[in-house]
Amino acid sequence: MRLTVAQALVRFLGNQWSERDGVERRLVAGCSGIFGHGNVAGIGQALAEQGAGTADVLPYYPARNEQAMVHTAVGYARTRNRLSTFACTTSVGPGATNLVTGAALATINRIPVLLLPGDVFATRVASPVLQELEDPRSYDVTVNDTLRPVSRFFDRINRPEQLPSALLAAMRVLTDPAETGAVTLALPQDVQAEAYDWPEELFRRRVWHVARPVPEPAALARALELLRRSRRPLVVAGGGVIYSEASEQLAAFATRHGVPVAETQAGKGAVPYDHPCSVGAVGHTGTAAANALARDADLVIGVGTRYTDFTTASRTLFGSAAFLNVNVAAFDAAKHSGETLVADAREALRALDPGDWTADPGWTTGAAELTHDWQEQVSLLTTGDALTQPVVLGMLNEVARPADVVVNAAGSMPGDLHRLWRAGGPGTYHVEYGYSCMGYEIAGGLGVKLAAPEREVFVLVGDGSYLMMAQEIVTAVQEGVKLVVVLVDNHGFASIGGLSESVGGRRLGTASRMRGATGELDGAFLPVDLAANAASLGADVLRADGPESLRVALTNARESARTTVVHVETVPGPGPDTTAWWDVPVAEVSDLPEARRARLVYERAKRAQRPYL
Ligand SMILES: Cc1ncc(C[n+]2csc(CCOP(=O)(O)OP(=O)(O)O)c2C)c(N)n1
Ligand SMILES: [Mg+2]
Repeated sequence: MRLTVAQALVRFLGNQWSERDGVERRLVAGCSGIFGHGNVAGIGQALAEQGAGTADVLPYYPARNEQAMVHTAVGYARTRNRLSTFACTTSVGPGATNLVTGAALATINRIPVLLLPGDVFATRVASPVLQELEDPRSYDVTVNDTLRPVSRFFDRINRPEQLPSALLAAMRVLTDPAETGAVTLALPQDVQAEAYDWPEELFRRRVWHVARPVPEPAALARALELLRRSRRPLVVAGGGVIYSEASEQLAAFATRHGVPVAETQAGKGAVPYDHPCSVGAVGHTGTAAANALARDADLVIGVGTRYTDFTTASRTLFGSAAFLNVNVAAFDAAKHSGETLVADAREALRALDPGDWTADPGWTTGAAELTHDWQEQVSLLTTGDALTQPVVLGMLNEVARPADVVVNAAGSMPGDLHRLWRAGGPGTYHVEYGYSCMGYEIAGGLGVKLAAPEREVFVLVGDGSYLMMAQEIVTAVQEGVKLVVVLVDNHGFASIGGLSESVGGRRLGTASRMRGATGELDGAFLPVDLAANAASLGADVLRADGPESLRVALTNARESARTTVVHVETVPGPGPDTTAWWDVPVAEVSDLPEARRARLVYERAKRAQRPYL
């Protein structure tokens, strides 16, 4: 079949399916793109040429920023539990390098996305071409090489013959739960348009079976042995529980054996907040209940978690516990010198049957009491007359229905959400905290809504994140994809301001203020109207200035069929206390007394850090 490389690629992608538990879905559900001279005549032409109604349809979605395209693909793929994703096509040069942040985010969060950056001419006949790097040491290096360390598979298609094997490898990595992340095929612009005689078999319908590896018997026996010796076990549920759809098995295991379940950011919602075994968020942004249990546990059963520093409180949280790590990736299972159970979370929890073993009854009831006390604190913090951030979140939690989705990524909200949000179940809590990337919120939320159009999607975004990347509101409006964007405006980087103060940094550069008479950034608030900005992008805008008007705005926004931005200014106020540390180094020497004080506090805290050997 004589086609260009780009036409062959598009035709191939339209015929790829994933399968798990007997259900087949399109592996690549669509292609986001921004066209330039590096892809318009290649992938752009191929996307335009595909006929509607044939097997090889890859719907095209425009975007406004290449980084945002990857966020949208991640939002989509995470919502589809990694069984389906998007491709992203870009031009050469800046269009391609704009992918790097998104690729890192995808790989760190272990979410499959397919990146198709254009690349400079393979023939090099007219080098240097527009936007070419020109590395004097090697003509083989292009700006796209920046995507190598953040991709789980990277290849450059310099000849048409290379395409088939690269495509097959790309699909394998996308659908391998242990290896998945960003997959990049760099496509030199001349090669994209080059014709070749392809074998018909390349375009046959292919089904990629997403594995559910079962535990090795000897490893299972060791895990059961460890479990039976434990009196005070604690499950730490990560994103793997959700991607594996193991919530029911986890709840059954926890209930049967009296094991409390704590959740990471990616794992939150693995069990609903009101499940009797749930003790909520764990780690630096954890609940007082979960963190108290983490300190006393004798066994931490990590299920599908990467154990980031937020989860382990920079390795200070889990007192003297041993680790049993259930993970589909051996790399994660091996962390903290744990006993490893390399397996799919659902299969592992099914197999992990220690008979009538239970945790100490006092441990189980104590966990429930701590959680009850914590929930009372949540109710106190999230209600009131002043629009503090916890009150805003509490109001949204009340207006949202249990199946609605909340999306967030960076700033002070992820911590508050982790502790305070009452998640209705898996897939309802979508906080990107592997990369905590400002600007993920709206673009990622768009992907969530594309993947789950039946759900209401509430995107929470801070003023800083909004300013960094709000432009996909335009795409949401264009596509008729309805989002509710709650823009929480506190005039600056509240999170980093607080952190700065705590490390002796005097909040430098964290408030949205004019340069004042003294030459410092301490003047009046910036004359910036973000609500007007959102309106100018085509969204409906509602402004809320008190708890009642916020309730009405959120309710109306939820009812509306159009993308609606609810703008709310928050006031400083009480929030949940941090009950676990986070390692942020403090200046070892300083002329500022507050920095010297902070250093002393830091050195004391650091002594609690364990190597977990
Ligand atoms: C792309 C990116 N740049 C910088 C940071 C570091 N950072 C984390 S939170 C934050 C401020 C976020 O401000 P805003 O969205 O207003 O949230 P707030 O802290 O006020 O809650 C910054 C700069 C980041 N996470 N991502
Ligand atoms: Mg802010």
